[in-house]
Amino acid sequence: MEQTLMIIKPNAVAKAEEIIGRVKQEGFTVRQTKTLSLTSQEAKEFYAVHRGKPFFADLVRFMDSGQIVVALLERRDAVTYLRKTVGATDPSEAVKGTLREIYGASKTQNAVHASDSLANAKREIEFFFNNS
Ligand code: 3AN
Repeated sequence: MEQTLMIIKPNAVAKAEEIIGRVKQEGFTVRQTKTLSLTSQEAKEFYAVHRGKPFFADLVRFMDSGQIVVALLERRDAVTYLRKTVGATDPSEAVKGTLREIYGASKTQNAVHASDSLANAKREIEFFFNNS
């Protein structure tokens, strides 16, 4: 079994139960969840690979603007499968029925984050659940 990390971003936290219900329906086991707020510093650290990109400031400002829900998910091919369930970065380009198509508002406020590789999943799981 593989693990991956999902973040329900501030604009979709009101729909967290619905989103978690959907990932369970897709065959994921929800190992842990946590509701928290990131400080600006933590948001910058989490998205450090995007530092210097034109959207970085907006992304950080959004991610520290309210509560988020992080979920440690497990499934066969979890990383790939969650990316497919989440859909494209831009909700207007996301396949119908994907989480970003349903809950996303814009490229920044795209409702959900999903780790994009096994190595990043490991790093991101440690970032939020440092004892697993
Ligand atoms: P994804 O989350 O689809 O893997 P990344 O890792 O390229 O996308 O980008 C991280 C986050 O940065 C995205 N989830 C999105 O919120 C934001 N982002 C990426 N590209 C843009 C962009 N061109 N304009 C605004 N925000 C962006």
